[in-house]
Amino acid sequence: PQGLPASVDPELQESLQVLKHRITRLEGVLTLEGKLTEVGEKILATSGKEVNFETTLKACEHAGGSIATPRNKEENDAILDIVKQFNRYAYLGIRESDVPGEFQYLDGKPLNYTNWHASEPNGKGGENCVEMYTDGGWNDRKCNQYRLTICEF
Ligand code: 291
Ligand code: CA
Repeated sequence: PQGLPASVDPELQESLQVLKHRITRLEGVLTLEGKLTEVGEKILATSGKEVNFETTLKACEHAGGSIATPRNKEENDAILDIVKQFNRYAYLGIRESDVPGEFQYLDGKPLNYTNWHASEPNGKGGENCVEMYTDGGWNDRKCNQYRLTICEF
């Protein structure tokens, strides 16, 4: 029932070519609009909408992805590209842990890359979420602000 490999079926081969070409063009259109960025194996995308942290989580999950989470400088720069295009801060997939002042990924694992803005995190009054500024620096911030939705896939 598995059938023969695609390589022996010229018609399937042709269909794949057409699909790949189509996808490449769609990626081009979305990239031009600043809505999509590829970084390594990740695809970053924005809805262009500003919502609070919980709504960002839900929107990304609904789309089959998760909130953008920079794991290294390259990914931070890619998220920053979108933040700059829209000139809006964005929440990241990082939250304060049960230990005040300690931040972690949403799965509870410790951060292995950080890009805190000068004198952040300063944890002034329940700043449990993290936003990216338009210079790429991170600020701990309350989770109820309206921030640009950026998801990763
Ligand atoms: C200051 C810094 C940040 C802090 C932020 C919020 C603003 O940045 O102290 O670390 O997260 O204020 O407290 O929230 C309100 N309600 O003003 C502001 C930007 C320059
Ligand atoms: Ca702060």
